[in-house]
Amino acid sequence: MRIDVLTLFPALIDAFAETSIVGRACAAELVSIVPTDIRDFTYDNHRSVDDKPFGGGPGMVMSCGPVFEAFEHVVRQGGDAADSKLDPGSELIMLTPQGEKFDQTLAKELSQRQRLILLCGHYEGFDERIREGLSPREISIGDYVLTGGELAAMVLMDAVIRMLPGVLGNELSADDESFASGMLEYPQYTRPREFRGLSVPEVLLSGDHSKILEWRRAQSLKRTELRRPDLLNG
Ligand code: 6GU
Repeated sequence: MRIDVLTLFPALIDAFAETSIVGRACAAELVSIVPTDIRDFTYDNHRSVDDKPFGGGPGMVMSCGPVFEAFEHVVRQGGDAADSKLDPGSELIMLTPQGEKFDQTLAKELSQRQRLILLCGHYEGFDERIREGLSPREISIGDYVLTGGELAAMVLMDAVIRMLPGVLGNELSADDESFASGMLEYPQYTRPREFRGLSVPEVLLSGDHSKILEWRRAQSLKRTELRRPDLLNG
């Protein structure tokens, strides 16, 4: 998979692409993360990427020119058709609090793509003609406002990349965890058996695998009912 990130802060994306499990996935060429600096597509002395909103009001709005040019640049560079139309396996995603809510199901869907192009905004928002002209899919990571789309892009990439074949050491661990099953994960323990008077549930030490499975299912259900009953509806 190739992920292009159109951003004003490419250094943030570089750090993400070099670190931890995502860093390993990049080094192993399971995914390629390519930041592109939107500011490279400005032609005025100040390299402006934003301007005052028509009609007045607070804040600044991200301008069309640099965003369209940065997009067209990465489309050509990534091998999609030269007319700036994306191939069927590619998708342009705008990170914005106005978008559809990101979740595990959406992460799974995006993990099937050949290529993602992520557009990160800053300031009060995008000139609406970016939506009209580029028809991005709009995605939000939750109901709160961030100063920019980069953190949201990194959240999305992390959730998508860890699902790619070969990224997690243990292929099973992505299926076993919270949300994959529609329930929260059961409690986990590791050595020592006894820590400051706190002990590990006896059943986990029993070696009886069907009993352990049963216990874990019951714990998952109990925890989900208690903390996230909304996940059990349906
Ligand atoms: Cl995608 N962007 C920004 N700026 N804020 C957000 C968000 C995205 N998702 C939730 N809050």
